[in-house]
Amino acid sequence: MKFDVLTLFPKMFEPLNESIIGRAIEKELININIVNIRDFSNSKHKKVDDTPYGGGSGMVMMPDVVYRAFKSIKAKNSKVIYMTPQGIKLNQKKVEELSKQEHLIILCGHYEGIDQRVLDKIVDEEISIGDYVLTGGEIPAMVLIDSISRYVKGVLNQESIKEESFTNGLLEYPQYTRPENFEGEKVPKVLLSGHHENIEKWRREKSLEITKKKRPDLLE
Ligand code: 4GX
Repeated sequence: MKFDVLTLFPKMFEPLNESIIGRAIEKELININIVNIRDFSNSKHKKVDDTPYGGGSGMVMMPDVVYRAFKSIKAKNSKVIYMTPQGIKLNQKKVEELSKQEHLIILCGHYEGIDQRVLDKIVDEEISIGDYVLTGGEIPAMVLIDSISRYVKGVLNQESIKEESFTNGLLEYPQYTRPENFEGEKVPKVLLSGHHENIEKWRREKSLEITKKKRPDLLE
């Protein structure tokens, strides 16, 4: 899976080099190419934004600069995603669907957004990570990359994919590790029993109980 990210703030993506995603990059299971939109400015001072026509506060990213950045990376099989609160709300089903693409180009807006003309020209899909407003599309882009990468073969051990929240429509059961007694609180007995059938049954019941209590909407 290949991700190209178009952004004015490439350093914001450094955290992806850590942990599971970092390992997936090292193993070349995923490829993340961060493109600095500013490199495609033709002006002497590397200008990338300007004041909005019609007036108003803030700055708007210029269409020609974004378009040149896009043209430098577009391929036949690429799908362009724009991160915006106006987009379709991301959920696990959407993540799984996007994981079937070979090449995603993720466009990150900053300031007051991007000139509508270049969005109309290049964007295939708008995605939101939730109903709240952030300062830019960079964190949403990382959320998208992280959630999609988990579906790429070899990034996770395949068992954790099957067991996790949402895949079976339920929330996860609680986990315990050593010590057996923590500040007087014991580990549920069944987990120490070695009886795999009973353990599975207990976990299923806990999943259901927790989902009913915390996210009843998932059961509807
Ligand atoms: N899920 N943002 C985009 C730039 C912007 C400003 C104004 C259009 C108009 C977000 C989210 C999100 C903040 C990303 C504003 N674009 N993106 N950015 N929630 O809040 O995806």
